[in-house]
Amino acid sequence: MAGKPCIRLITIPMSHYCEKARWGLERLGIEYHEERHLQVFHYPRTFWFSGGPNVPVLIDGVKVVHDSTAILEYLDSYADADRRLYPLDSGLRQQVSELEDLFDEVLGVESRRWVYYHFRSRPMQALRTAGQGTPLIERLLLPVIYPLFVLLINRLINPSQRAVEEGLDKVRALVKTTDSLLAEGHRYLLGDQFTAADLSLACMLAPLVVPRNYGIRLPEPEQMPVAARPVIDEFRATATGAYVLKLFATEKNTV
Ligand SMILES: N[C@@H](CCC(=O)N[C@@H](CS)C(=O)NCC(=O)O)C(=O)O
Repeated sequence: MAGKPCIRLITIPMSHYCEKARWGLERLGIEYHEERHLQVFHYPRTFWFSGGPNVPVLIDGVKVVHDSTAILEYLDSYADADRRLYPLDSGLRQQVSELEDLFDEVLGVESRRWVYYHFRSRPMQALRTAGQGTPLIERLLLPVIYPLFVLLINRLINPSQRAVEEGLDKVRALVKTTDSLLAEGHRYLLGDQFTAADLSLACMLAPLVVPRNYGIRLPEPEQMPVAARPVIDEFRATATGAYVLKLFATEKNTV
């Protein structure tokens, strides 16, 4: 599959679920075309290809794969043994899948809620980050549909102060677990192999530690809203935060 130029990935470029799929593709050295859209404008494309609202969607000829985990699993079937993200050993694979689901469904949901909460009052800065590589027409039209966009985000993500605070507590508890796993002293979360669990942890925590080397340019911590900075400092100071920054620095683009 490597070198097939026809693979397309439909994304909302800032989405950490999309980062997960991009990282998987890049790790295998697969050439692909990323079709980037702003939130809401992605609907016609995702509904057309996958029948649902979510990105990422991968299109490989007539094959359509949606959901970041399903995409990594699909890509893994083409990976050489040393690049596999899912171990062949069934017990280990089970552990990888359980962690990956936890990161996607708890950490990813809460880190996204936190981002939307802090950028609600900064639509222009949010647009500069979220709009990278998206069609000009979408960036011009976003201010026009902004009220609809806010309504939708409130319904889908609920970025209320209370939900954000409760969410951060869930993330703190989860990070304690990953800190303990890392304290076992292996190179990666579950041993000597970089797996989908590491990749998912890195992407889902990314909004809270703002790494360099993300698939789009993220704001530097000092460009983040003042109220957001202590949380970034807090998570960067954990063993898990430092580990995620290291993965972005050393495991991306290492084909
Ligand atoms: N479990 C899915 C989650 C994907 C997801 O939530 N994508 C968001 C972007 S961060 C999305 O497409 N949201 C659009 C919507 O819900 O309307 C995955 O891993 O791919």
